[in-house]
Amino acid sequence: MSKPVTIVVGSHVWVENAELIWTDGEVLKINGEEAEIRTSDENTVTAKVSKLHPKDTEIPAGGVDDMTKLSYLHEPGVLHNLATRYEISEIYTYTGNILIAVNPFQTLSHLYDASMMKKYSGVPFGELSPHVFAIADAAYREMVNEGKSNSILVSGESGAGKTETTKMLMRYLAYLGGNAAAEGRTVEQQVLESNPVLEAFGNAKTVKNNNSSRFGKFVEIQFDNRGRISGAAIRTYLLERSRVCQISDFERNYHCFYLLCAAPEKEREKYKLVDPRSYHYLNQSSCYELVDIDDAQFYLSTRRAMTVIGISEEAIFRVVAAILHLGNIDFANGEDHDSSVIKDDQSLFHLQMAAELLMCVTQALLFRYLFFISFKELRMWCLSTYSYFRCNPRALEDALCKRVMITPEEIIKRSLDPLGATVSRDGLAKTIYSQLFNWLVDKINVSIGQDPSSKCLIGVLDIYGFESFKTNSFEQFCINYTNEKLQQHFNKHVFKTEQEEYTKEEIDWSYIEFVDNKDVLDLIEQKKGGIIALLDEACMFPKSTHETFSTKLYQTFKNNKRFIKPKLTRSDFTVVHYAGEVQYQSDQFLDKNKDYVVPEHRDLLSASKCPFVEGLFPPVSEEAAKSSKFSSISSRFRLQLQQLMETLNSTEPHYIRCIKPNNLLKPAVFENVSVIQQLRSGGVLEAVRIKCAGFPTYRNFSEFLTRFRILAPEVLKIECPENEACKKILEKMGLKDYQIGKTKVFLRVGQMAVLDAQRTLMHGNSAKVIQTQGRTLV
Ligand code: AD9
Ligand code: MG
Repeated sequence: MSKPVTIVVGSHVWVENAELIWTDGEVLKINGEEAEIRTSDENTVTAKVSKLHPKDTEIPAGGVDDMTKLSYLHEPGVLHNLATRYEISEIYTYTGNILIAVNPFQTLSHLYDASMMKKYSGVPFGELSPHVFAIADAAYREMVNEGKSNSILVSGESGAGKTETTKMLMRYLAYLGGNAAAEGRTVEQQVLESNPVLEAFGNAKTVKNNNSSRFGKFVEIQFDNRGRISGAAIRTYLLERSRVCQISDFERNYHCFYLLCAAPEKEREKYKLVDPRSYHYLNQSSCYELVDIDDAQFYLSTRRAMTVIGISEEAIFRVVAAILHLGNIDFANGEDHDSSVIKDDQSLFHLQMAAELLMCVTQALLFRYLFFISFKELRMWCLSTYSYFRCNPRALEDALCKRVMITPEEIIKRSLDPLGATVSRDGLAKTIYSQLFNWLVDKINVSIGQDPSSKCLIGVLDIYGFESFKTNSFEQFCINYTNEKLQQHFNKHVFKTEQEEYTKEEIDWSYIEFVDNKDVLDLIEQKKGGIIALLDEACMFPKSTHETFSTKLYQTFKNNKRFIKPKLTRSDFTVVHYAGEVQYQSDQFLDKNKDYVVPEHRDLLSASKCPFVEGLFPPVSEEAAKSSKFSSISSRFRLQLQQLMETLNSTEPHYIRCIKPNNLLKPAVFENVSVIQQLRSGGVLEAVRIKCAGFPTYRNFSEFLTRFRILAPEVLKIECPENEACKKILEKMGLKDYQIGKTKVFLRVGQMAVLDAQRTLMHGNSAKVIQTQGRTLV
């Protein structure tokens, strides 16, 4: 497949560099396989000729707005072009019809104001500078003109700008399809205003992003046949549950906890809330405030946004407050060592508060009280507060510290030790929070309303990018699985677009092949014997441990080239993802995969006197309880992804790849190492690879002739059509395998380099030409 690449003395090249990844320079000497290069930072280095990449010397100072305009489509070329543009605050660049967006980490309001919206509206794609509005406009026009649903997939690592980009897209779509004349709140206003509510409950400060979305989101905007927004639906994916109870330093829990602690005093008093530093779920990290955000204001704006979208339930904040109180309940050893009791008065207070806010009662307990308490106790009981009558801290305490075991003979109440009770407490907090979040999403969907008669939609996907950390657990596994799915979709799309370009130009593309990532997907999701299936199987066997699960993986996949058993570990496993290898620690996989509400918790909450809390936990029938004893998060997620892919497959996709230029979250800093990794994992280089499998470089005839007429002046002396002239030049240079389309010359990888090297020689350089065995340029 690969063609010879020609590097000559005098060639401008990119050479590998440990710090910058790539440095540019000029070839001074060539000695066999070795070249001596003078770099632009005034060093002389030697490198293997085969490791050099030719540099395009003809790109304008500010870079090119579309990577496909680069003469050499390779890693250093792509990286350099992005860096050059970023330097002059050009944050958007196309690669064909994919938009690359580099986070500016500064407000560029002129880029998104009303005049910009007007400017982009209705203008054919590619005519104006690259922009998110151009992508949204293309999606909208395609939908209106061709009656076809479209989708915009925004991806990138944490902090790369996905959510901000999504907001711009939504604003622009609301501008194009808005119902300006409508009375009251329009659908688009409701969609836009649902965002701050979702962010208050689903976003948190992390070390990577001060406003990190801890869930994936697909917003489906429905349009009527006049192109007006007529409904919308929001689907969310995998909220990070563990954050509710566990946070690392420099991070925060979900925003809603802090903003509630900063609510007006009257409200806080209602929930008996004080400073966030007092709560275990918040004080595991020393970070409480957000730069430039006032939580008190944040509270008011969130409440306003909730009212706008029709959420008036005060009970939401009661539940949020109850979770904070719940986290402060500590346990001590009970009379015997295997049992636990509430540790002290402080904990007792929080138990009381949590029970009161959640309005926990137990009929059985009331009954017992009435029959067995002494008169004195009865009097005490009657004198206690009204709220005490409504709630029962004992019911909550029991649900936290005891488990009921039903055997055919009897019902046994077993006590948990303090550690078990703490795990139970955290489990309850996570369950309540995730149910609350799901409820909010449902409520938003009901408020906005769906349009069942809508035939066309534009879906916007804002979902977590590929993750690879020092330790990777079940969450990373699911996230990377998502990215494999999206990558497969992306590859197919890029391949298809390339083919369309070739078809348009009537050139032969039948021999273009590319390897996709189906094998990794099979490894993960195959119904019979994939990793998820084996995980579910392990979860159903009471005796399984993470070690038995890993052993099973090692046995099953010992010959799978996408699976590695890492040395020196007994339970880790490595998956060779399209974006690189990721080593997963399996120790919490089984627990995290079990989607299971402890029956005692469900019973407690579904008996709540608060209709809102009760509604969060509809009681399950005995039959259902038995059958749903094990429900798997990963299998449910696989199903959700499958549905998402079905939706996406029925739409015309558009891609936006967000890039985080530095980890300092600062403007004007472009770190090559980090960007290159994102280009790889975000699929941008994969798109380049697919392009390289075909004809990565194309030039229209006149451009080609201007650049290369020097190679065959005699040819051009004779009158002939442009396509003939181009062909003659290529033939003279001994190139084969190129294609002449209707308006363009299509070149294979490396052919541009051959032509450029010849041009360098023709410019009077008598250096020797080294033919090296070329390589695929990425
Ligand atoms: V995460 O996976 O949810 O953690 P995102 O969504 O990719 O992440 P986000 O959109 O939240 O990142 O952007 C992070 C921060 O970058 C924002 O809070 C802004 O401060 C900043 N940002 C991102 N895009 C833009 C932009 N187009 N203009 C200005 C931006 N600032
Ligand atoms: Mg986000």
